[in-house]
Amino acid sequence: MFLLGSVTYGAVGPGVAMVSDTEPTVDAGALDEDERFSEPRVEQVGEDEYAAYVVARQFGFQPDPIVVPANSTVTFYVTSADVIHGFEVAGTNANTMVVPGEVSEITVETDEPAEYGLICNEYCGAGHHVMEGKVNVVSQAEFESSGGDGE
Ligand SMILES: [Cu+2]
Repeated sequence: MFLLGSVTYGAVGPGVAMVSDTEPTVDAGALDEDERFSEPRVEQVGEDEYAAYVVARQFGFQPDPIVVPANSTVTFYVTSADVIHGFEVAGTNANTMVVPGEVSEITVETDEPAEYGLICNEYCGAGHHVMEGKVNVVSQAEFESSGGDGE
Protein backbone atom coordinates (compact mmCIF):
# COMPACT_ATOMS: atom_id res chain seq x y z
CA MET A 1 0.00 0.00 0.00
CA PHE A 2 1.37 3.39 -0.81
CA LEU A 3 0.27 6.94 -0.38
CA LEU A 4 -1.04 8.99 -3.28
CA GLY A 5 -1.97 12.15 -1.44
CA SER A 6 -3.14 13.60 1.81
CA VAL A 7 -5.12 16.69 2.62
CA THR A 8 -6.30 17.78 6.02
CA TYR A 9 -9.05 20.34 5.95
CA GLY A 10 -9.56 23.08 8.45
CA ALA A 11 -7.49 24.52 11.21
CA VAL A 12 -5.16 21.86 12.50
CA GLY A 13 -3.48 23.64 15.37
CA PRO A 14 -2.37 26.97 16.75
CA GLY A 15 -0.84 29.00 13.97
CA VAL A 16 -1.53 26.33 11.39
CA ALA A 17 -4.51 26.63 9.12
CA MET A 18 -5.29 24.73 5.97
CA VAL A 19 -8.66 25.84 4.79
CA SER A 20 -10.80 24.53 1.99
CA ASP A 21 -13.88 26.35 0.78
CA THR A 22 -15.45 23.26 -0.64
CA GLU A 23 -15.03 20.33 1.74
CA PRO A 24 -18.00 20.19 4.10
CA THR A 25 -17.16 19.92 7.75
CA VAL A 26 -19.02 17.73 10.21
CA ASP A 27 -20.62 18.10 13.61
CA ALA A 28 -18.51 15.85 15.82
CA GLY A 29 -21.34 15.61 18.33
CA ALA A 30 -23.86 14.40 15.75
CA LEU A 31 -21.96 11.92 13.61
CA ASP A 32 -24.89 9.51 13.88
CA GLU A 33 -26.89 12.00 11.81
CA ASP A 34 -24.21 12.53 9.18
CA GLU A 35 -24.75 10.61 5.96
CA ARG A 36 -21.04 9.94 5.52
CA PHE A 37 -20.22 8.92 9.07
CA SER A 38 -23.39 7.53 10.65
CA GLU A 39 -22.40 4.13 9.26
CA PRO A 40 -18.62 3.97 8.94
CA ARG A 41 -18.02 1.81 5.88
CA VAL A 42 -16.20 1.16 2.64
CA GLU A 43 -18.07 1.75 -0.59
CA GLN A 44 -17.25 1.52 -4.26
CA VAL A 45 -17.26 4.88 -6.01
CA GLY A 46 -15.81 3.97 -9.40
CA GLU A 47 -14.03 1.23 -11.25
CA ASP A 48 -11.29 0.14 -8.83
CA GLU A 49 -12.03 3.20 -6.69
CA TYR A 50 -13.33 3.04 -3.17
CA ALA A 51 -14.21 5.46 -0.40
CA ALA A 52 -13.69 4.47 3.23
CA TYR A 53 -15.59 6.52 5.81
CA VAL A 54 -13.84 6.12 9.13
CA VAL A 55 -14.61 7.45 12.60
CA ALA A 56 -11.87 7.72 15.21
CA ARG A 57 -12.97 7.97 18.83
CA GLN A 58 -11.55 7.27 22.27
CA PHE A 59 -10.20 4.58 21.90
CA GLY A 60 -10.67 2.89 18.57
CA PHE A 61 -11.55 3.17 14.91
CA GLN A 62 -14.75 2.27 13.06
CA PRO A 63 -15.04 0.16 11.05
CA ASP A 64 -12.54 -2.29 12.49
CA PRO A 65 -11.15 -3.89 10.48
CA ILE A 66 -11.38 -1.58 7.49
CA VAL A 67 -11.60 -4.07 4.62
CA VAL A 68 -10.52 -2.80 1.20
CA PRO A 69 -9.83 -4.61 -2.06
CA ALA A 70 -6.39 -5.21 -3.55
CA ASN A 71 -5.18 -3.34 -6.62
CA SER A 72 -7.45 -0.39 -6.12
CA THR A 73 -7.44 3.27 -5.17
CA VAL A 74 -8.87 3.92 -1.74
CA THR A 75 -9.62 7.33 -0.30
CA PHE A 76 -10.06 7.39 3.46
CA TYR A 77 -12.30 10.12 4.83
CA VAL A 78 -11.56 10.23 8.52
CA THR A 79 -13.16 12.27 11.25
CA SER A 80 -13.16 12.22 15.03
CA ALA A 81 -16.11 11.89 17.38
CA ASP A 82 -14.26 13.48 20.29
CA VAL A 83 -10.65 14.67 20.47
CA ILE A 84 -7.70 14.90 18.08
CA HIS A 85 -6.46 11.49 16.99
CA GLY A 86 -3.98 10.18 14.48
CA PHE A 87 -4.58 7.80 11.60
CA GLU A 88 -1.44 5.97 10.59
CA VAL A 89 -1.33 2.79 8.55
CA ALA A 90 1.63 1.01 10.13
CA GLY A 91 4.58 0.34 7.88
CA THR A 92 3.39 2.80 5.22
CA ASN A 93 3.62 6.54 4.78
CA ALA A 94 -0.18 6.86 4.99
CA ASN A 95 -0.57 9.12 7.99
CA THR A 96 -2.84 12.01 8.87
CA MET A 97 -4.12 13.93 11.86
CA VAL A 98 -7.82 13.53 12.64
CA VAL A 99 -9.58 16.59 14.03
CA PRO A 100 -13.14 16.72 15.42
CA GLY A 101 -15.37 18.77 13.12
CA GLU A 102 -13.06 18.27 10.15
CA VAL A 103 -12.63 15.57 7.54
CA SER A 104 -9.12 14.38 6.78
CA GLU A 105 -8.69 12.88 3.36
CA ILE A 106 -5.95 10.46 2.46
CA THR A 107 -5.67 8.43 -0.73
CA VAL A 108 -3.69 5.22 -1.11
CA GLU A 109 -3.11 2.67 -3.80
CA THR A 110 -3.40 -0.93 -2.65
CA ASP A 111 -1.51 -3.75 -4.28
CA GLU A 112 -1.29 -7.27 -2.84
CA PRO A 113 -3.60 -8.59 -0.11
CA ALA A 114 -2.07 -7.83 3.29
CA GLU A 115 -3.01 -6.89 6.81
CA TYR A 116 -1.89 -3.58 8.22
CA GLY A 117 -2.09 -2.25 11.71
CA LEU A 118 -3.83 1.08 12.20
CA ILE A 119 -2.30 3.33 14.82
CA CYS A 120 -3.36 6.49 16.61
CA ASN A 121 -0.20 8.56 16.77
CA GLU A 122 -1.61 11.60 18.56
CA TYR A 123 -1.90 11.39 22.34
CA CYS A 124 -5.66 11.27 22.93
CA GLY A 125 -6.15 10.26 26.54
CA ALA A 126 -5.80 7.42 29.01
CA GLY A 127 -6.45 4.67 26.46
CA HIS A 128 -4.24 6.12 23.75
CA HIS A 129 -1.74 3.28 23.94
CA VAL A 130 -4.44 0.70 23.22
CA MET A 131 -6.07 2.64 20.39
CA GLU A 132 -5.50 0.59 17.30
CA GLY A 133 -7.33 -0.97 14.42
CA LYS A 134 -6.68 -2.90 11.26
CA VAL A 135 -6.72 -2.26 7.55
CA ASN A 136 -7.16 -5.53 5.69
CA VAL A 137 -6.40 -5.53 1.99
CA VAL A 138 -8.17 -8.57 0.54
CA SER A 139 -8.58 -10.00 -2.96
CA GLN A 140 -11.36 -8.60 -5.11
CA ALA A 141 -13.22 -11.91 -4.84
CA GLU A 142 -12.96 -11.95 -1.08
CA PHE A 143 -14.04 -8.33 -0.88
CA GLU A 144 -17.13 -9.00 -2.96
CA SER A 145 -18.09 -12.14 -1.10
CA SER A 146 -17.74 -10.34 2.23
CA GLY A 147 -20.27 -7.76 1.11
CA GLY A 148 -17.53 -5.29 1.79
CA ASP A 149 -19.14 -2.54 -0.19
CA GLY A 150 -21.86 -2.26 2.40
CA GLU A 151 -24.62 -3.80 0.31
CU1 LIG B 1 -6.52 8.31 19.55
